[in-house]
Amino acid sequence: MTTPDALPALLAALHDAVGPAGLVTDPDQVRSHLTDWRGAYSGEAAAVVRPASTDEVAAVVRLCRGAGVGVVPQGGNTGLCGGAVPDASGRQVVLSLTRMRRIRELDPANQTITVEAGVVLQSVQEAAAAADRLFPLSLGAEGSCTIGGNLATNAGGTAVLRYGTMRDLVLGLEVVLADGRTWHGLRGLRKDNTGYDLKHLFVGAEGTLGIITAAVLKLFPAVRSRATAWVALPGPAAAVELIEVVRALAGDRLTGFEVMSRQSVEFVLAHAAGARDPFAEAHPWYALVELSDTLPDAGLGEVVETALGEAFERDLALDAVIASGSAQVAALWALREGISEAQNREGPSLKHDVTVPVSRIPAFVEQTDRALAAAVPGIRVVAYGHVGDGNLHYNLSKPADSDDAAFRARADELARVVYDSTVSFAGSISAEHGVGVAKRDLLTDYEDPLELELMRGVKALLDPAGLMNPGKVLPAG
Ligand code: FAD
Ligand code: S2G
Ligand code: ZN
Repeated sequence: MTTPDALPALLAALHDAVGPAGLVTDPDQVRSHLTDWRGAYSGEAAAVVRPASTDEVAAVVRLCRGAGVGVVPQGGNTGLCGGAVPDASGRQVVLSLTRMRRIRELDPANQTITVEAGVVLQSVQEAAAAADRLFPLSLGAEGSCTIGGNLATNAGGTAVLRYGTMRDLVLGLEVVLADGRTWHGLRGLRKDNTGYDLKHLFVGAEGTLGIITAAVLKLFPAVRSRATAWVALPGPAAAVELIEVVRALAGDRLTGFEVMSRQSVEFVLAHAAGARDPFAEAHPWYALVELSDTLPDAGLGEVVETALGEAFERDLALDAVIASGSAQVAALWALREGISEAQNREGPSLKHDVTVPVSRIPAFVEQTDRALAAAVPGIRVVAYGHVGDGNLHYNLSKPADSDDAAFRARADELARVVYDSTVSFAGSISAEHGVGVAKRDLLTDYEDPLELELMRGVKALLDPAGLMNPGKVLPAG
């Protein structure tokens, strides 16, 4: 436990460890590290440090361990579960990885890239493209989120159905452990069966087991042709059938399949400058379908046309447009990627990031929408997401012209409506955003007790003092 006088000594030692450039003191800059992207979670920190190297990260961890002070690792601070901000005690140190931005190696023949944790996702995508390769992780926050945060949250995004989540894209890790030692696990091997696969303990652990300082990531052959379509649908059941139609024709060239409800699109049309509806009339649901191939002229447009032909024949599609060039592709993706920001502008939203088996999505949507409307007449459900992998974002906005506070006061009750429905379809209450603090206490009700017991055992082994991102992921108990 931190004694009150331990902090001044710790701050002095931290200053020596990371130098003036590594200690954030400007009040505005400090504040930006203490509140999450949505402004939903905030805390106080004893210090905010930005170490420039793995050795400096290790030094900070050792000093905090010596003072009994918790360490909160932070990347781009775009997480949506409150995992990257400190608690209100003022006795935690925020350790930002954002100065560790080196791309250490790119090995085209081995199809790997070795990057430090603070490298922004978009920079890795660009470095891969410059080497005529693809790093496929893609999500709305890619201009700010970091590879360390992507690994710690096992990020998903829009290409999971073809390339998997971050867990599927990593080959090796460098991690500073809770005792300050550094695990040098930066192996770029696709086969390495020498005991337990330790890296996977840290992927998705949200900084509660150690601090990821670098990673070896998989690269893929560059995409040279793409076909993108926006399709109006009568409902989620048509979306699920459309996936099958497209997949039967395109196989693993289907690299993106996003759905969104009309409410989602209406918020984007209302709040995103320049956004326009591709169709003259409103439709209940939409799908954004994308095929891609490494061949330059793979005839993907024809494949999409064939799929849409069948979709119209079977009354799965109400209208459709195939993007005619990169500007239209970008506009369609902006419609999709703009949902989160647009809903933020509309007002407070209650976010639920869930997965159910793809085949159960129509029944899940029907049941959940009905239960939510019964609980809050006029509630506006922004349902959208990566339906190709069963992941829907069920983000709730209050009824128009109703009271913010009254709506927020029902957050727990409405979360249980969504999560009870999710688990009734054998789903998960956290698909890709993780647990943080947002869902920590819900794990007691929604996680298998044996799984929680095993997780606690791993935590006790790797972080016996409980100083790695304290209070995140695992409920007390
Ligand atoms: P942070 O928010 O800084 O941290 C996230 C968690 O990881 C925290 O618990 C933190 O303590 C821990 N952490 C950070 N760095 C390290 C490290 N080096 N070592 C150990 N622990 C660390 N997520 C998706 O999965 N799919 C999406 O489609 C998606 N879309 C988004 C769209 C928008 C507009 C926004 C704002 C967010 C979206 N997110 C999405 C959520 C978020 O971008 C991801 O969770 C992302 O991986 C977080 O990266 P970050 O660097 O911002 O991490
Ligand atoms: C997405 C973003 C976060 C949200 O857009 O795919 O993961 O739920 C989400 O607003
Ligand atoms: Zn998402």
